[in-house]
Amino acid sequence: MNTQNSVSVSTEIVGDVALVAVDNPPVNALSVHVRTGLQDAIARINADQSAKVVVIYARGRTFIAGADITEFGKPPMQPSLPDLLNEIEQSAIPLVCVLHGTALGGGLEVALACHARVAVAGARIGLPEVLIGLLPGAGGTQRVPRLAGIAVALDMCLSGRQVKVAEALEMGLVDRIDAGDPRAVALEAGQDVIAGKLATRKTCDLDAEADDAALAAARRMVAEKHPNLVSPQRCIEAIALSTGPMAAGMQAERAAFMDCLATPQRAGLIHAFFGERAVANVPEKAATPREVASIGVIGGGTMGSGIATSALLAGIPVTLVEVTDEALQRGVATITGNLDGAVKRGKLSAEARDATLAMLGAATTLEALAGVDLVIEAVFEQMEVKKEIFGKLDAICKPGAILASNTSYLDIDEIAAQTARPEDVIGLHFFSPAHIMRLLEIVVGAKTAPEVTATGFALAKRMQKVGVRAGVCDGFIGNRILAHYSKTAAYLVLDGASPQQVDRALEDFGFAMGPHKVGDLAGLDIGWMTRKRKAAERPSNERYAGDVSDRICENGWFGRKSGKGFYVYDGRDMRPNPEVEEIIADERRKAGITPREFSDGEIVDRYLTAMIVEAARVVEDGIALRPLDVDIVFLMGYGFPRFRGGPLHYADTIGAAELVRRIEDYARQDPQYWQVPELLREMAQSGRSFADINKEA
Ligand code: 3H9
Repeated sequence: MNTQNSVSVSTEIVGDVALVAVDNPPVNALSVHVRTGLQDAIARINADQSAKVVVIYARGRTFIAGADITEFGKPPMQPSLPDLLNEIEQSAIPLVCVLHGTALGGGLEVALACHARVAVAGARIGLPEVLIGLLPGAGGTQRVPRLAGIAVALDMCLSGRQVKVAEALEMGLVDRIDAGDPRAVALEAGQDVIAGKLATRKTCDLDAEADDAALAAARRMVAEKHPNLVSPQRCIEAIALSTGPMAAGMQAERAAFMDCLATPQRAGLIHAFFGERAVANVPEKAATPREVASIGVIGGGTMGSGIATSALLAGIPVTLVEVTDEALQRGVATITGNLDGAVKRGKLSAEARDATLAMLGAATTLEALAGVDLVIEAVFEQMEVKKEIFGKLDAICKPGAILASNTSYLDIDEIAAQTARPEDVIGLHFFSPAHIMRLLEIVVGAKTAPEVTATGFALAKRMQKVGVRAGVCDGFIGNRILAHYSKTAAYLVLDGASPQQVDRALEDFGFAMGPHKVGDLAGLDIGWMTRKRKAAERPSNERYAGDVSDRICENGWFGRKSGKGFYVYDGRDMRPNPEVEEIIADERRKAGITPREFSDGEIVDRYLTAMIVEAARVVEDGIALRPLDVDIVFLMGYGFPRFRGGPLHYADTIGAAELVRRIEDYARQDPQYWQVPELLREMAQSGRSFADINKEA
């Protein structure tokens, strides 16, 4: 007998077993119709006693991957998940849950409320709510401690990590692991319950053991690593209550969940979650990507080696080309070191490392690239050098091969014009270290063919990266915006703030590192070279931002690599460089500046406003498809705090009218630098937000 309980839940009675199937593609999220369907199924089976056991399983690629995130921020719809799960737990007929794929968040909480759990081999479980600014809100903080202890609950809830079934079995979160199709596993599990071969019990009847040491360690970790985040703290508080009565713990968990749901952090993190997926929505989406069975990488420096490592890790054979044997050997050694690092981090087995390295070829002539499907040039940033290489590649590479440049700011169209096949030329801008950073700017030239762009996105996916489409301009999305707002940091220092205060204020805002620490880490010589390159085109009325940094570089202090920069480095220690203080004082004197005090708030406001100004222009000029593309570039490539959702999501929390007011206020001091972008002015007038523009796109 089959019953359809809702559009996405159906019941099938097989002998004495009721099989309740959830079918809500793509990931079986717990949308309102799934909740009503489950509620109806459990109530009916209990009412008509049509079975002796109920087994919940899911169709498709995964068990329930959690609550339906698209429902958050909208008016609540009944039944709520915690209420439904209490009903499930109280079912008089025993309930079993079969997990396959990824049983996450609310999905795992459904399983925890059932009376036994069977995992299909290969499944993973997790409570990733913290990654979207929440905590488990349907009993996870109360039932995991009862089944597996407080330490396990803290680990799972605070890391959000996915746990493999073998570990889950050890933890006590699943009762056994079976192989096979979820429906077959479900039927067998149901029959085993009836035969007394699979025990059932209610989680709420168990007690959680106190573990003050684990709670204290978790509080310390959160205070140190996530001082800005609300949900991890609330999560610990809820877990701490699991040793008391279940109802009180559930109530506290619910209150904490609702509080977190209302935070801007939740909105920022969910914007980031959907944004990472939405960036793949590009005009070239329908084009068929070309096959990439082999890649050539030109340049064995840090960038080229990182790109080669990334391709190899994606299972794509690579030919690395360098000019001399010596440079080639250095590149191969860097790649080997990168792979060894992956082995150390547990990402790769020693055997897999050897097999991966076996896919690496090396050559000192470009002719070795005649047969590859895609070439990525990663030599130093000089237009003439790149032009020469692309001219040669055009003659050497087979028809249909894609010719890509990893340039971080140069004109892709000018490079493409060196070839007779500009439609095959594209920018693939990786971020350093390229085998670790997940961002890839895919720079589409005027003549780039749609299938070449589609190939860029397909490659990003294979490399487990997030591709963001960018148009051609100096610096594309990320570096163009960076070039603009980094001047603000310099102006703040010239006008009275110290580099340390600027760094601290922005770190308190949530950046992993302040701009002066980042500069020291990346190498101050990079900015120095860029300033020299752009000196000729700098408008005569522009306030120069490089005085202090130029003087630092003239001393040969390039940051960490030379032991000195804005800071002095001594092993793991770093302290402000006193000589830089003198340089700053000197430059202020020369410019006739009387230093003034800045509050941390003003530093953050000026820095972020400058970032938003150029980001708005990048959207206005069509360099980024949508505001969300800018956000993802900054979250994934520039250390922007994820919980703030990216510069343009953050801009919406300030509002266009206030931003225009601020810019006009700052412009009184420097009208050349502080100019209101047309887009922002129009938004201030019309009341449109960047979120609206995302929706319209
Ligand atoms: C929660 O459960 C709260 C509870 O404790 C309490 C409640 C009271 N909802 O990632 P993919 C979409 S909080 C809605 O590309 P994959 C996704 O946007 C939730 N939609 O596939 C995409 O749409 P599109 C806790 C969702 O195979 C499509 O599904 N759970 C949801 O690479 C495919 O996704 C989580 O945080 C959702 N929950 O990865 C899990 N999840 O095709 C979040 C996905 O239009 N999800 N979509 O772009 C994931 O981590 C991954 O999606 C998953 C699959 C690992 C499941």
